[in-house]
Amino acid sequence: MSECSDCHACGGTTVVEFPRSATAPKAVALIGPPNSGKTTLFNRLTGLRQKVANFPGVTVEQHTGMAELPDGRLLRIIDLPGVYSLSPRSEDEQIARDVLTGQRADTPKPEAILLVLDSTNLGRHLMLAAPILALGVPTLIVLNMADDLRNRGGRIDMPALSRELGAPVALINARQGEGIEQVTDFLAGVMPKPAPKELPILQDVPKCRAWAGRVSGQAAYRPPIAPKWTRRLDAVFLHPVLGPLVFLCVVVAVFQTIFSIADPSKDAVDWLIRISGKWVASVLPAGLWKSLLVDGVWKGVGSVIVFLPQVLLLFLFIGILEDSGYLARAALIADRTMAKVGLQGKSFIPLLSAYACAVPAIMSTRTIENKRDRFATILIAPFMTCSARLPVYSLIIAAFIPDRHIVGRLLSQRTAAMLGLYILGFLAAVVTARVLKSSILKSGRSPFLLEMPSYRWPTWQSIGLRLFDRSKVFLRRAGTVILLVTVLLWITMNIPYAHGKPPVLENSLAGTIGRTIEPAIKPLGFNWKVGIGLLTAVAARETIIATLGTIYGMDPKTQEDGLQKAIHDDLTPGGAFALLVFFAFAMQCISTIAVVRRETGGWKWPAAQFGYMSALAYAGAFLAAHVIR
Ligand SMILES: Nc1nc2c(ncn2[C@@H]2O[C@H](COP(=O)(O)OP(=O)(O)OP(=O)(O)O)[C@@H](O)[C@H]2O)c(=O)[nH]1
Ligand SMILES: [Mg+2]
Repeated sequence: MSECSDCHACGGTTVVEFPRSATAPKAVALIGPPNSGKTTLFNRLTGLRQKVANFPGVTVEQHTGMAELPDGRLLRIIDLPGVYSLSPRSEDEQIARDVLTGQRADTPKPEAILLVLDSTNLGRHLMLAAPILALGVPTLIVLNMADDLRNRGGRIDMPALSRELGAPVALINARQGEGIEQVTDFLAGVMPKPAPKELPILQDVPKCRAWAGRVSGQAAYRPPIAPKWTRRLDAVFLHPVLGPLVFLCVVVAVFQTIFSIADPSKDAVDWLIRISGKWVASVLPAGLWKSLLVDGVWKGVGSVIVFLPQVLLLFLFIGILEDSGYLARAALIADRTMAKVGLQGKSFIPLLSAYACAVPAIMSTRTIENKRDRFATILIAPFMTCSARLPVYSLIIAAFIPDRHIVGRLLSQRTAAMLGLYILGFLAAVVTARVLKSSILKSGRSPFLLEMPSYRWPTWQSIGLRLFDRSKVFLRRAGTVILLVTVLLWITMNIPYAHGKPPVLENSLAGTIGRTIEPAIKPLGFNWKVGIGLLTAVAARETIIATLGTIYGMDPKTQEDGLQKAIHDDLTPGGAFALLVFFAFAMQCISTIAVVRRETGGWKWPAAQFGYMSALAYAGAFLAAHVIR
């Protein structure tokens, strides 16, 4: 057993009076083991909405928010990544420790600490109290999940615990707000404090554990029993054969639902956009402004917005997986499979979250202790099919593949095609990981340790808030990046404007640019319109839809038939297939490039990654265009 460097200075707590005559807001840090409910408490105190989910390692950087005390004083609350000890092994733990010890220039040193522990798992969590109390900063020990403790038959003598630790303690339920006034009392400096206690100096892990065991024993701690259905669910989800099968079924069900339920809602949104577009067209006087608004903005941005229900449905499923506690189980069964490509189960959670978006996924690799594993995960994450690819796939598939069932109502041809594309991205990631892990990023196998969270029913409120936030993100993208690109596109489509008339599309500036790059993309089966789409998709993948929506929308021939039909008529099946493959492999996302640069500390890795993914996209699309003609 290695030496526990955190426990070396447990010299007792000094109870410092929390300053009352504050001019600048005082900083208070939230620290504790992963998944103990720090962010839930942070959100409650500050009224903010940082991400909360039911698996360890959700928060990977510090977040600051303001909390107002009943007397009107303001406090700066700092939410931190979860830690098991104060000797950091991963990037996120390092950040937590640096903030706590005042070593980060961007965050003030905390003058008080809220140590958040899971009251249902005190045997392990209490070990962190020793090194934290040894810091000598006024600390409130917050035992969270009071509801779980109570409901599952656990018990603890709070006054005894407080005496044993020589620090104030509070039992709360951060989710519902029960007992939260004890936290504000502490922050306001009105909470009674126990006599300071001389804590023993602990040298190593077994001693820390023994100390935590003794303290919880003195506090008559009775841990709650895991409900019977937790064990039953685990027997299925963690089963070597059933586990992966369940996971596969979950994935297929998600996509089948996305296709079957989202279609009518997509049509409904489409109908709304068409009607409102017609109305706008009828009230505006004919002219350039009308053309910009109706043909440019309405058609372009509108053709992206119709995919909102589908994207939300995907996020609904991801939210349920994350909040229920299933995700950590899936990571555990994935560990064996991940080992085959040289990665570990810890990489699974970032990779799975990359199905939503690669940017937070790449940030969440901070929880991976092994640096080479972490870099390999960063490099393959953009191959996972992010939600921005979903509308592109959905549109092209719907334009070219008939809506026929393969396995009764369970699997349709379109779902199979969609799944195929997800698998294609996944395979590219797996092969790349294998190559990286057996060459430049070779490392020994790291042990996979992940605490299994309790199963919880996702709450309507938490899922509702997630979807609301996602809609905001989606619409903001549509209203900023995509809107800007559509306006620029419309302008370039109207240059040169002569004799009060726009040019023929092919001769416009946009058309000229498209036709200039056409020779380079012709071998992939793409015409100049798709070429313009590919250029604009560098800003954001789904922009290609807005671009094609605007280009085809300006063409009187295809104006009435809608985008799907226009694409069907204009592209060959080979070209369509090539376009899908291109989107599966290409790194068309500026934010991803920026975050890879930040996380790897330079341009070397993102440049190599961009080059590799672009080459793969071109080669893959070339092959695809020649397989299907
Ligand atoms: N039953 C119950 N669940 C809670 C309570 N507080 C938080 N949770 C749930 O516990 C899970 C973890 O909450 P978070 O706030 O994300 O935990 P965290 O400590 O910030 O986790 P990391 O950022 O991963 O370190 C979520 O599913 C919350 O809804 C509580 O008092 N009772
Ligand atoms: Mg958190």
